[in-house]
Order: sequence, then structure tokens, then C-alpha cells
Amino acid sequence: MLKPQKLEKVLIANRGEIALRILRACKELGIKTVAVYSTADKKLMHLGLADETVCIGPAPANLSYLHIPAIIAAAEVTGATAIHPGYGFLAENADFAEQVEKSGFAFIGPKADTIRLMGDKVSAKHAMIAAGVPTVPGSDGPLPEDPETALRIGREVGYPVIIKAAGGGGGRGMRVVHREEDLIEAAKQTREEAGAWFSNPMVYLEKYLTNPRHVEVQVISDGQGNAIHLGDRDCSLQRRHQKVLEEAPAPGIDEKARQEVLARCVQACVDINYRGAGTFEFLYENGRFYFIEMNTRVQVEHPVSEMVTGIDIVKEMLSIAAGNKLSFTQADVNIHGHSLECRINAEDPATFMPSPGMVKHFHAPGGNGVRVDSHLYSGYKVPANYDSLIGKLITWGATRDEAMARMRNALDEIVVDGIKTNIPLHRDLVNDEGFCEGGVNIHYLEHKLANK
Ligand code: MV4
Repeated sequence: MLKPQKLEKVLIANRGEIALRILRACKELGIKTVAVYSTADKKLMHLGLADETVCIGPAPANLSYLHIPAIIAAAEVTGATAIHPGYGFLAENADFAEQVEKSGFAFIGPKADTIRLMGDKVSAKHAMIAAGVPTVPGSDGPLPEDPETALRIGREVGYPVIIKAAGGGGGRGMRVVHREEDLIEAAKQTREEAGAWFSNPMVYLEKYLTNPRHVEVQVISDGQGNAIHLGDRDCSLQRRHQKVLEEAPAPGIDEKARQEVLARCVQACVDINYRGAGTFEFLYENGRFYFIEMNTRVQVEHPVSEMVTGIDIVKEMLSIAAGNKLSFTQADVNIHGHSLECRINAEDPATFMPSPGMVKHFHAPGGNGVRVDSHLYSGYKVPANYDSLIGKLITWGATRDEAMARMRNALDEIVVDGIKTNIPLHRDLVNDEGFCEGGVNIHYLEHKLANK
């Protein structure tokens, strides 16, 4: 992989496991690193491995990891040439991407305009319809305020329907409507919320799919006309829109529908001249895919796609940001075996309340096909200020059963003493009959938890 000056020194604008993941990729490529941190994060593992470190502010994220001037100033004083945003924080903030590039740094991600296009879920859906990606039937544009027209659209689509905020996503700002007589009031309420939360009152309407799976497609595109997919992932095991356990490939998918949707995603990347790593999110029901959103960042669950393809997604992101073309073609991508990822959170396994504090002892599992992406070490104190994700346990196997057996072993071996974690939940899940069978829907985990 080439390394033009553009990527001489990368500033990692994130924390925790993903900051460590990005740092490792930079080191492999011989790229210098700048780690930024808040005063709550002085003991983060990757700070000791970075070439330079800069404190960018106090513990509250608004004053540090979300504070654009502090991050750009850190890049300026260290002479960084590029910024990797990771996930969360500023990763999908189009204004940040724009300011990074206007300040003369490479943004390791898509162009600001692409982030903006996908951030507005109505324009994103428009772009996908134009590119031939299958979407959920609905208003195919903003839901008009005029009640007559709105009711006509609702009737055409058929109940139940869902009203979603154009500025929302990830489960924020949506309302399911079961009866026509509730549509206008639901639209009004969702509009009000959307205006307050996202400064954009626009809403749209879709047919509500009652028991879908969440299946997503990983893509990489160089912004120079070359795009590839790395297959799909199933992220249906979730609670309150927080993914818990992911896998690749999605089990039991209709192979014809899969190949069709993968090809459509790649063509869409070419059509919009997408740059970087991205994820097309779909609902999958009765053998059909329905696009809902596109994520323009590296995702938490990217390792399962890396495990089944052998491709390092973060290294490819860096290479593309350096101005290189994709280093391989679709024909070089082979999906081999199966991978699972358990998200390990510092939280009470019964109440799901965050459980920060001192990790007295950490022991990482090992063995064939086991990967641990975590910034944890014995004596590390998990701060209360941020997301409770403390690591990811990833396994690979030639078959799904082998990946599951290895995950059971890894969950038996792992030790995180001193704080509460969701490891007991994972130990339960990898022995759950329905999950072992494969192909559960997005409601499965919440139903299981309700019945305990
Ligand atoms: C839907 C849906 C059913 N029908 N759209 C939730 C998060 C956001 N990304 C989209 N979401 C949904 N959109 C239609 N037309 C059900 C959900 C949904 C969901 C989707 C993916 C993963 C978990 C979910 C949990 C509840 C609802």
C-alpha cells in the first residue's frame, strides 16, 4: 500500500477501542499518529502507543471529542495531515468534515456533501431509488402537511405505517401508526419532535414492517470510480436500538436476493461517487431487502466483515484518503467462513444501567479464530462520561457452528473483574436455541428479555 504525504501523520479524533484500532492500522502502514484525549481519558491505552498526544478539553464530550475547534487546533499544532473520526462523536458531522478539509487536512471518510446527503434520510432514500437500490414503500419524499394528501399516501401504502424524521436515524424520531384516524396527530407530533431535536421538522412515511431482520452491506469505494462490497452482516440482536451481537454473513438469506442487493449497493457507490468505507442498512423480510439508511463511517461491527474477507477495512480507509485507488477488485473478495462479535459493555446485566469504575483484573481470551478489540487493561478505570462499550469479542470459524463454539470458549475464558458487564447476557445468548438456529428478527432479544 502506498503512503503519499497526505497521510504522513494521522490525528485520531476518538477514544477507546476504535482509537486503538485506528492507531494499530496507522502503525502497520508506517503512518505517524496523534492521539487526542479529554481530562477523563488520561489513562487510555492508545495514548502510550501514539507518537504524540494532545489534551483537547475536559470530560464532557461537548467540550472535547465534539469540540471542532479544539480538534482542528490539535491537528495544526502537531502538523497532522489527516483526521480519522472513528465512529460516533463527529464521524457523521458534515460541517466537521468540511472544516477539516478547508483547514487543509484530509478527512478520512466521504466528502462533506455525501455525509450531508445521507444525513438527510429523505435525500438518502431519493439517491437510493435513483440508483436502483430497493427501499421500503412509502411517501418517497417528505410527507406533505396537507392532511388530505397525507391520508391518501397512508391509504395507498397501507397500515401499519411508520413516520420518521428526515433528520433522525438510528431509531430517534419515529412513530408507528396502526390506524388511519391516528395518522395526522402522529405526523404532527413527530414533526414537532423533529424540529426540536434535529432543527428539521421534515418527516416521511413508510410501510411498517412488523418482523424484519436488520441486515447491512459493507462497502468500500475509492471515489475514483471503483467500488466493492464485503458481503453482509446481521445485526438483528439489539435492545433499544443498541446492537448487542453481530455476525457475518447473515444466516439463511435468499442467495439470489443477496447477490442482487450486493450488486445494487456497489452500483450506488459508483453512481454517487462514494469515497471511503460505508454501510447500507436494510430491513430483510420474507426474502426481500428494503433500504432504510446509509452510514458513512466505519462501524463498531466492521471486524466481522474483516474476519470473513481478510480485508483490513481501516487500512483501506487510510489508503483511499491518501488518494490511492482500491488495492483489489470484487473478484479478489471471497467470503470465507463465519464470524461473530459480542459487544462487551460496562453495564449491569439485569438493568442495563451503565457500570463504570475500576477494572481490577482483565484477562483476554485467546486461541484459534479469536480476536479481542479492546482498550481494557488491569487497573484501567472506565470513566462515566462516555459510551459503555469496553471491548469487542470476535470469533471466526469455518462454519457458523465453529464460530459459535469458539465464542462460547472465549466467553468462558474472559475475565473482567471489578465492574459489572454484559458478559453474562452473551453467555446466555450463545446458548439460546433461537439464536443458535440463526435468522432471528429485530424483536427477538427484547421479547426474550421480557419473558425472563
Ligand atoms: C423501520 C422498521 C419497520 N418498518 N422501518 C429503527 C432504527 C432505524 N434505523 C430504522 N428503524 C426501523 N425502521 C420500517 N419501515 C423497524 C425499525 C426498527 C429497527 C430497525 C433495525 C434494527 C432494530 C430496530 C428496532 C426497532 C425498530
